[in-house]
Amino acid sequence: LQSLAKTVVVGSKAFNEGYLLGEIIAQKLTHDGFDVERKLGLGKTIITYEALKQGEIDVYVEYTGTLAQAILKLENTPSLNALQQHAKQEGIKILPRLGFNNTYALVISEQMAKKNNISKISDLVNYPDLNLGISHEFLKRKDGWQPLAAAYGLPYQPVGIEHSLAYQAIANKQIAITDAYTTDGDIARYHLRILKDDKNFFPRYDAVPLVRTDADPALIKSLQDLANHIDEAKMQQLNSQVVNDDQSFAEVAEQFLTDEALIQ
Ligand code: PBE
Repeated sequence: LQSLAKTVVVGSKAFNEGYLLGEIIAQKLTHDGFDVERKLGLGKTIITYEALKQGEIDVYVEYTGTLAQAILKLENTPSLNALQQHAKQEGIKILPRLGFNNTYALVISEQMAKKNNISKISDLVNYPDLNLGISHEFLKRKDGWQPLAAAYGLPYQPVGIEHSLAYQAIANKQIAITDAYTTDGDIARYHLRILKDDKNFFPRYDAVPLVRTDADPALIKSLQDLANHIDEAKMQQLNSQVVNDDQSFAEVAEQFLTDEALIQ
C-alpha cells in the first residue's frame, strides 16, 4: 500500500529568527514522521501570510502583534483568544505560544547612550541630529515608524535599511539608531542599548505557529509540543549561535530540539 501521507510545507519570513524557527519546526515534524518540504525565507509578513492562506505553505511562525496590526489591521492588539476569533474568520488557526516576546525596539550604541544619558525613546526628542536607519517593513507598518514618531514627537527623517545590515551600520557609525528585534543575537554583540518604550507604543509580539483551520490534527499535535520551550533569553541565545558563532540553522535547531528532549 502506498502511504497517503501528504507532504507538510514549512515556510518562514525572511530574517534569521524566521529561518531558525522554520528549521526547528521542520526537524520536529520530520522526527514525528511527516514528509517535510522547506520554503524558508519567503519574504515579508504579508507575502508569507498569504502563502499560508493559499496553501503554498502549511505552517510558519508569526507574532501576535504583527498578526493584529500588520495583517488583520485591528485597532488594538487583543487577547490571544480574541485574536484567535479574528484569525478563524480568515481560515487561520493560532497555535500555542512558543514562549517568547520578540518586540520591536529602538537601539543606540551603549557608548552614546551613556555619554548622553539616553535610556528611553522619549529622551530622543532632545537629540534631533542623530541619523536613523529603519528597516523597510517597519517604515511602512501600522505599528511602525510613522505612528511611533507621531506618538513620541520624534524629529527624524529616517532612511530605509536592510535589517540584517543595520547593526553593522551602527558599528560603522553610518547610523546612530535603528529598529531592533529584541531577541536578535546582534544586540549584545554590538553593545547596543534598547531604549525603553516609555509610552507603551508597541504591543506584545508573542511568537506563535500559524496553520490553516483545516490542518491535520496530527500536525497540530506535533507543533503543540513546542509550546513554552523558548523564552526570550533562550531565543536570543539561539539567534546568537547563528550570527555570532557561525553555526548553521540546521545545527542550532537540532541541538535545541535534542537538549529539550523534543527529538531523540
Ligand atoms: N517582530 C519580530 C517583527 C520582526 C521580528 C515582531 C519585531 C515581525 O516579524 O513582525
